Amino acid sequence: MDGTLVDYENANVHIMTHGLHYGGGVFEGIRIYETEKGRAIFRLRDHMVRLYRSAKVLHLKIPYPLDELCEAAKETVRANKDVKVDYIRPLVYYGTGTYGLNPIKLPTKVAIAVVYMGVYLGEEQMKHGAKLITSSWEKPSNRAAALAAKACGNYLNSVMARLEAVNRGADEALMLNSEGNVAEGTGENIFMVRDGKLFTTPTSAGILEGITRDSVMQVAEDMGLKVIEKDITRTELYIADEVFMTGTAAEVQPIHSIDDIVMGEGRPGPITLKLQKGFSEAANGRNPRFRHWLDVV
Ligand code: PPE
Repeated sequence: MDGTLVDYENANVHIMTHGLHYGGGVFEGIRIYETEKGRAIFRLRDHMVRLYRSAKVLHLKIPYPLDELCEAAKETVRANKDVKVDYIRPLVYYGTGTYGLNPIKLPTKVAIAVVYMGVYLGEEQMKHGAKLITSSWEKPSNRAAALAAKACGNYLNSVMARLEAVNRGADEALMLNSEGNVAEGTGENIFMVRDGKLFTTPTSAGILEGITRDSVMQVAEDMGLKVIEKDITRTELYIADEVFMTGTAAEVQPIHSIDDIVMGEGRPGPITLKLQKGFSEAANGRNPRFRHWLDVV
């Protein structure tokens, strides 16, 4: 936290922190994978670049150069060498000093937490596919929110949608944008397979530009499968052969049903499984073509 290693129990913030009251902050989620060379961080620099870009949108000035923050992430993982951890959560937020919305005089606080995330939507869901419902909460438009920034405050919409999904017995929510088209999940991007073709929603649909989305696109292209970015309607998803979600926490997550409509054969489809395997090989350092994505700590 702000340059020093702090025990988990003591990693606390002041109650008058701006980020806590108004969501004035930005964050990242980064996976740690076991490779034959030891623990490695997946696409560390890409995540940190996105963090700086998110911060820029909120006028948050990160008081460290990018390389130093990358090194700090590695050092925090090293400090947890005897702990079961798989996920890094960098968090940059407006601290304390003045009260009220205006953050202009507030100091920038920087923290990097290392935790255990496990299988995001659950082991069973990973094996058999997750249940989605379409959220009654619409995803804010690009007019209403800085969607390309991974800003803390943006996530209340996701939290409401996730609560709705879980309260209705589903695993995750599908977010539609203000046009009524598919945007993404509450913490994942979305892909579908129809007639052997792979599609995902375009960044103009109001999604976070997912790094896993990009990784899966590269893995797919490496397998000779081109990914088509296009607007996707809710109905198109219902009749897709396969649907899966991607995210740092979620990895490649097959979808079993949406609004009680079962996808394809009702089990993770062949292209989903192939991409899941391809992604996992890249993440675990078993594909030399993607080894540059890994930073051994
Ligand atoms: N969309 C949203 C809204 C999102 O939050 C994420 C990541 C993604 C897409 C996928 O982006 P990427 O991780 O770069 O592939 N969600 C993070 C937070 C999840 C959480 O519960 O917290 C994550 O996966 O780390």
